[in-house]
Amino acid sequence: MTEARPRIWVSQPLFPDVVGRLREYFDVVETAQVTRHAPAQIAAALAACDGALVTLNDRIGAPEVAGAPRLRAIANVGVGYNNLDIAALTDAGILATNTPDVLTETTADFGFALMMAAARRITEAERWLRDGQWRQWSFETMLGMDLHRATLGILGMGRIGQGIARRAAGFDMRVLYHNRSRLPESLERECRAGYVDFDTLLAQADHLLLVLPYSPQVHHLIDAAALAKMKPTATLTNIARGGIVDEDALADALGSGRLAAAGLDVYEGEPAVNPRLLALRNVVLTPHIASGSLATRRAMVALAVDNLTAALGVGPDAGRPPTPINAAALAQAKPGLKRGA
Ligand code: 8YV
Repeated sequence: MTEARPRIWVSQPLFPDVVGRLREYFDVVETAQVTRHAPAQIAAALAACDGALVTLNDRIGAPEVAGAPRLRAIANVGVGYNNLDIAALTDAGILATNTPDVLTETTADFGFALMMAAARRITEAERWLRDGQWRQWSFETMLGMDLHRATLGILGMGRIGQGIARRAAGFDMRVLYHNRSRLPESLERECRAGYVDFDTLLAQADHLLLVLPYSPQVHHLIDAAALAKMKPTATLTNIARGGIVDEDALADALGSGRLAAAGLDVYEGEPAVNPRLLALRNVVLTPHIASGSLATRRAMVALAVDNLTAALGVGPDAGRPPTPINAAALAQAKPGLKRGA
């Protein structure tokens, strides 16, 4: 009798040819359509699995893994992993992995593009043109804010923040940043970025970009009080996580002219978007696509596949997943796969 192959659950449709690589070692249960899985559905799917490939829409914590005794690894397709309760997974001996690095440059490109679109009112201008309003054109139509030689404020100076700072050099921008920890001097020089405290960043930025990871500590960090410290001519761009910004306070600031414009790729209740934001003309809204170039999204899935394969003890990196989040979980022996199973 042949031993049953380990089973993998893939929570969303993700490049079948890339995900298909898992079939060399595993039985793979794919999800044919984009699905908002309810917690009970996730728990049911994980119950009989050894590993899972999931995305930021799949929230997984203690209740979802409680009935999954074989589950050893969850590969998140994304660098951010606030959809996973890492402490609960570690307690359960489940390794979690993410997809850093492969998306850095693509996401930095997009952050810059979104900031430019907000500052130069690109989507608003297009709507105006499509509405047939060009005849009303005047010398003061769609006046925006300059980027070149302006002060760029970056909140969160990880890999993506640094990528944005490097791009800013081409626009001759002055770059300020705030981060949990200050970068080494050599990296600050390379990024041509100066460290400032949070309030100084708010007060001096002509364009403020949010690129920090989400945690409960930064929930609504950008609230009415923070927005009140910004220049009324400033723009705010968020490519991190929606929960960092108090969206009602932002809508107030944009509506009252307290802030010039905003660019948002992420939302607190996504896929729902605060209706007050939808009603404003001076905010560019995109549907969480910052890492969405074809090559990068494929690379993210490929890295997640590599992580899962390695975490389950097979393939060229068996036992050494490239980008673990909670490596401590690896040490916890769970009955399961043999190397080469
Ligand atoms: C998403 C992201 O993961 O990597 C992240 O943290 O927010 C994005 O790249 C992506 O949209 C796929 O879920």
